Amino acid sequence: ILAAKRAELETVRPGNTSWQQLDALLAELPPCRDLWGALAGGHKPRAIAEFKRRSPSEGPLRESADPKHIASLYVAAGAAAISVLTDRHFDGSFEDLRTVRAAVSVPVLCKDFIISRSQIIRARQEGADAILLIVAALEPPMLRDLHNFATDLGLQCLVEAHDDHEVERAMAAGAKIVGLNSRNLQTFEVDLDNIIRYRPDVPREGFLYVGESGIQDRKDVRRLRAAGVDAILVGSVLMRSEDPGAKLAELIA
Ligand code: IGP
Repeated sequence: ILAAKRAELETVRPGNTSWQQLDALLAELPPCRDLWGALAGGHKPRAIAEFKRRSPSEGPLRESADPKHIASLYVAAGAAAISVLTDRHFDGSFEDLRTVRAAVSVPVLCKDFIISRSQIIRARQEGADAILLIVAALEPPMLRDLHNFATDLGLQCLVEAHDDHEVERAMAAGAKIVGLNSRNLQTFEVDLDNIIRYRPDVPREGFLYVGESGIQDRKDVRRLRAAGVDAILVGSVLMRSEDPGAKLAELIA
């Protein structure tokens, strides 16, 4: 997917945007909603509910789903934030992101494989309040640069790690919201114990720890809650459910 992303960017790469141009652009855009605030408050763990039509690991989930409808169900069920896949390998789009942003008042996370500043500008323009940065996809200086750049544009970052080394790299890059993805991106294998295993690596004060991927039921959520996980990121089980809102409500009850 990263190789495809690089090739895609080669064909559309805009010239360098100056800070002057960026300031003009930012002046036109509404301020970003506060992901940190949404995840820090309320009953723990708070949920980031994901809109995902399909995934490379699981195939079709809900291909012709209406993002406005699903996002509204999520929020009614108590979602603290919504994640929207925009990458085409997931049949995602910025149109889905815009639709969700307009339909709800909670923060919206742009879920993509971000490897360049131009993608961050695009995400901000399209209405993202926050973006995902994947430690495994970025060399440390680049991770730091993109984290700073996004922050300068008003975006908050969920920085995704898979193990203790990557958690370390996330925090060294300035991450305050650290995600632990239980899905191995090479083998697609899911191990929720990894979320629990690396919880102690992120301080409880001044940071938020998000458990990502493979969450199926209330029992999973209870275990993560007991381990001190601040928020969960959950997608497939909701998108596959007959009633995504009811399923989310059940998970976080
Ligand atoms: C959601 P799940 O297993 O509930 O659908 O997982 C989310 O964690 C997953 O979509 C995800 C992801 C990613 C997708 C986590 N990190 C990076 C694409 C890229």
